[in-house]
Amino acid sequence: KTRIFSGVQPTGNLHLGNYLGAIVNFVALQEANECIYCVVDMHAITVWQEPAELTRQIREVTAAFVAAGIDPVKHVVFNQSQVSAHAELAWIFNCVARIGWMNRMTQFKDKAGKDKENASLGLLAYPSLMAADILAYQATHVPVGEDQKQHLELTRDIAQKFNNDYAESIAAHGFGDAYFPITEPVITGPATRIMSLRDGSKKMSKSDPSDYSRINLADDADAIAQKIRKAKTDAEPLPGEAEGLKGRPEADNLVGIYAALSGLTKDDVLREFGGQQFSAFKPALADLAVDKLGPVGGEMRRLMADPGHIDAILADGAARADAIARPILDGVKDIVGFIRRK
Ligand code: AQP
Repeated sequence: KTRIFSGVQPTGNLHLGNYLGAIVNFVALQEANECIYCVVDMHAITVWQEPAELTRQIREVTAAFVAAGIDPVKHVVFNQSQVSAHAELAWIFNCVARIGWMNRMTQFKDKAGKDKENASLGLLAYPSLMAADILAYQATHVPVGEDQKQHLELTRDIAQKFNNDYAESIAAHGFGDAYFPITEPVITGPATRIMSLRDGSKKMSKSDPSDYSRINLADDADAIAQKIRKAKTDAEPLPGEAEGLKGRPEADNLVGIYAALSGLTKDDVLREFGGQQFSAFKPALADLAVDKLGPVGGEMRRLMADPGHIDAILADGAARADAIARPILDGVKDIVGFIRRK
């Protein structure tokens, strides 16, 4: 049985990369699948979050999910900290995973920077909590952007090691020869890696200090247009086909964004704009971006005006998530040999 799980951190500045790399795919997958979409607030605090701002950002990600078209009645939308199975399973996975596995994660190296001794222990254990998020629901497929590939491989390693270490107990408890599925990453869709508007070699990121590096979902039409106008480019006109974008990361990124937003291929876009200057292409891209993102931002603002309604969506989703995860976690406790209240 297919079950989809994915999460987004409420760390502010939800941007076009999060939207095209993840949220658009969440919406597409909900047509034919059972989906669980989580606002991962426990992941967010692996780096410092100002408390009142964190609360606001949890609501903002929820609003973005709903504004983008996720149906919180048919599917499960909730924030991670309301379902204790995530934390409970993460502890068990902390004891399955190896420190060496965590030390190899590029996201940890990037975020911890030079002063690794001073990073939170949670930042190192981040992928173990992520494995728990996914496996608490025995999810089979996880839609994510390209940057999360390594963490998903680690989720597979943890599932595999748990299945191996506890093979005898898994069988003895009547669960057959494997308890956890080996989850498949779903890295597809129109744009799995959107780059910064200021530097074509860096991914668009919430934590980039320059707001001009990204288009935020909450940006109004003027801000979107201005950021695209100021986006870094080279001096050449656009090539006639996608092949000609090689070695031109900024041009490639802008054409890629146009293609993703319009549902065309890069070759299609260049059939229309090939030979033209960025001074002609950028206003067309700005119009398209405002056209596609404007309604999402507007709906987010409308939803954010009623925090009580958003909190009710999260509470309802959390109750349904808990009902799925609880028996799965009970099985894990039995397999590990814990005694639990029955
Ligand atoms: N630039 C991107 N292009 C495509 N997909 C992206 N994602 C993130 N950036 C891009 C995808 O968005 C989903 C949610 O991301 P997240 O909030 O859980 O974590 P992140 O990858 O750490 O996001 P950011 O924006 O890059 O934040 P910071 O600056 O804190 O690192 C994920 O599926 C991710 O792949």
